[in-house]
Formats: sequence, C-alpha cells, structure tokens
Amino acid sequence: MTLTIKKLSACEILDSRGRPTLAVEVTLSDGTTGSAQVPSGASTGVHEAWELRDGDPSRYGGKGVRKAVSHVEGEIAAALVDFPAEDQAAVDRRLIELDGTPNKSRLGANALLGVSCSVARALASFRKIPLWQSLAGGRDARMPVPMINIFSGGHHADHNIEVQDFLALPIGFVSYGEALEAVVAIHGRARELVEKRGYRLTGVADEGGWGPALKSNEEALEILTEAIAPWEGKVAIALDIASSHFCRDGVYDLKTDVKQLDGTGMIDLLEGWVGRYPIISIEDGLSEDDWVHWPQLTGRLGDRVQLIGDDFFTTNPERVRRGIGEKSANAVLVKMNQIGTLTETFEVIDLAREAGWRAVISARSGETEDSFLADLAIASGAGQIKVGSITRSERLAKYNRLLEIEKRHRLEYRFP
Ligand code: 2PG
Ligand code: MG
Repeated sequence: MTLTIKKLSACEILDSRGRPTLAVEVTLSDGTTGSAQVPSGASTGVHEAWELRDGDPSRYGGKGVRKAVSHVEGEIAAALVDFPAEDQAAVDRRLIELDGTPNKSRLGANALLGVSCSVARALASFRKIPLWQSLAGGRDARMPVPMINIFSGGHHADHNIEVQDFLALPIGFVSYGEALEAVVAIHGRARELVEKRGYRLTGVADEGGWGPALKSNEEALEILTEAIAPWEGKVAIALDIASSHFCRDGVYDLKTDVKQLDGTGMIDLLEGWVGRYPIISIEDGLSEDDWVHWPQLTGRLGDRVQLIGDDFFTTNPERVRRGIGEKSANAVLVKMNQIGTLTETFEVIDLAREAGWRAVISARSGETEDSFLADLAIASGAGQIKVGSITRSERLAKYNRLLEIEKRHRLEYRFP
C-alpha cells in the first residue's frame, strides 16, 4: 500500500524573541507522525521567500501567523491529504505549485516550510532511522564544524556596532565536542576581556553572544583576537558583516567607526581587517544587490577567505547560479526559510558542492527549540553550521543534538 499523508495540523507558537511562528504536525496513513517548528530572521534579505504575517495590529503587533496556520489546515491539507508521502521532492513540488507565486507569498513560506520539514520528520520515523540519515540520501553525511557567535551587533544587539556577528571558528579540533568546549571557554574569556575594558554587560544578545556598546567595530576584533589567542592556529575568526543593513544607495555607513565607504572602500576595509586579524570567513561583506563589487571582493580575497553570500543569495537557486557564473563569492549560507522548502534547500547545497563552493547551514536569529537544523547540517555533508552562541536553549537544542549524534555515530569531523 502506498504511504500517504493523512492529516495536517498547525499551531501558532512563539519563537526565541517571543514572536509568533508555526509548529506543524503531519500524520501519515500508517499513523506515523512528524512535526517541525519554523524559524524567523531579523536581518532578512529583500529576496527571501515571503513570511506570511496576519497584519492584524490587535494581535502581537500584526505579527500573528493565524493565516498561515489556516492555510496549512485548509488549502494545503486539502491538496495533500491522500498524496504519496515518500517522495519529498514531489511533496515540495506540490506545495510550490499550489502557492503559485515566485516568492511563496500567497500561502506563506513559513506555512510551506513547516509542512515540508514535518513530512521529512515523519518519513524518518517511518523508516526508523535518524532524521539526518533519512535526509542524506546519497550525500556524504558528516559532522559540521560550528561557527559560533561571540559578539553581536546590528539588528541583533540594538545596533551598538554595525557588524552583526563576530564568530569563533574552531578549525583545528579532532571532534565536534572538543571544538564546542573550546568555544565555551572563549565565550567566557570574551566576557572577562570586555568587562576589563570597563564595559557593562546586562545580558546576552538575540543569538546568545555578548552585545556590548563598543567604541568601534574593530574593537570587537581586537577583543575576539585576544579571546582566542590561547588556541592559536586552532580557532580563527569568522564575520557576518550583514552589510545590507547599513548600506544606502551604494554607501556603507559605519556610524560607530565614523566612516562612509563606497563598495571599493568597503573591500579595502575588509582586506585591512583580514591582514590584521585571523579572519578566514566573511559573510555579506557587501550588500545584497551589489553584483558589481562582489566579484571584485572575491578576486581580492577569495583565495584566502571564505566569502559567504547570505542576504546576497537568500538560499535561492537562481541567485546562487548567477553568483557561480559571475564568480561573485565562494560560499553560500543556507537557511531553509529563505526559500521555503527542503527540496530547494538541498538544490542550493548541491549546486554549491558541484561548483566547488562551500555551504554553511544556518539558523535564524529568531529560533525555536526544534533541532531539525542539526540533522540537516550533517545530512548535507556541507561540514559547517552556524547557530548563534552557546547560551539560550533555542541554540543549544541544535548544539546538544549534535553532541548526542557524535556520541552515537561514527561520523567524520574536519573543517572542509
Ligand atoms: C544571519 C542570521 C543569523 P537573521 O544574518 O546570518 O545570524 O540572522 O536570522 O536575523 O537573518
Ligand atoms: Mg547573515
């Protein structure tokens, strides 16, 4: 008998910022169930798939997701009940056709992604194998190296500084567990170093890192370099500049540093930082539609530095294809909710691999306790994951899941 989808239900829940998002549950014809929760970004790219919000100001300031919930339980359920469940790509194609818009704005990418991921979970349960194994298909599953947030700025920390993420990248460890332990120590050292300079910390930023009101972006680099110093050669620095958010009409406005730079000036600035600090990865160093300067950045730094497009590519196969053709970067950040289905997410991961690019599987700043991403990172074979810092349980749900999988299964661990 063909395994089919029997029932879909959804619920409005809250994410790590206390904003509404969706939990979706699917029941298959044999009674197996699978559920998933949907994340939500704050520093979003304009080309992302559409996150459907109610816009009703009387509930959650318009951010409710009851419409998306009703789409799952209404129109999507009507189209998917009795639909064969075992072919994820066919399910996702059905979802895309049903929505019918280029950016999934009719039914909402949040509604679609919840369904797509809950079907994947149910299939893993049905197959009685771990989710990562079920997702991997023919890919070489392996443990990811985490890039872990230590300092936050931009939209994630009240714009104290402009650069959004200063991350520790533990490249020289033999296991994920050892790497994580070192970064926990670095997170603690970073706090001590910040306080020694007279700054007061009152809690953590959106992703669990520190968000002090430093004097400049470069001060964060100085402190992080000092924090990782005991692990010289084993821990490097990664940055997410998230530059679209301080770029207006081609001018990058670094208020904290009292600098207004054009695209070339921005590349010069980044090249200077790479020369002075142990930076080996830079995300969104240029803004999301700066197709002119991205290839120049890659030409100048691409042989030494992993240059990742996040807001630039928005996990969109078309944009990634163009980027590969124009040699715009050498890596892509992969966020499921930027595109809205699991199949398209894997399309981007596979495109990157075929082009010799790297992929980093990433959470959002608004997360839930769902650990799906940990399994996706392993299944993708990409070898890198970005989940924020090592505090806040929506982050630890993923880090801890990876610890458990590493203990139970023999999976390769090394920086790609
Ligand atoms: C990013 C993410 C995660 P957000 O820019 O890479 O750090 O942030 O989810 O807010 O887009
Ligand atoms: Mg980013």
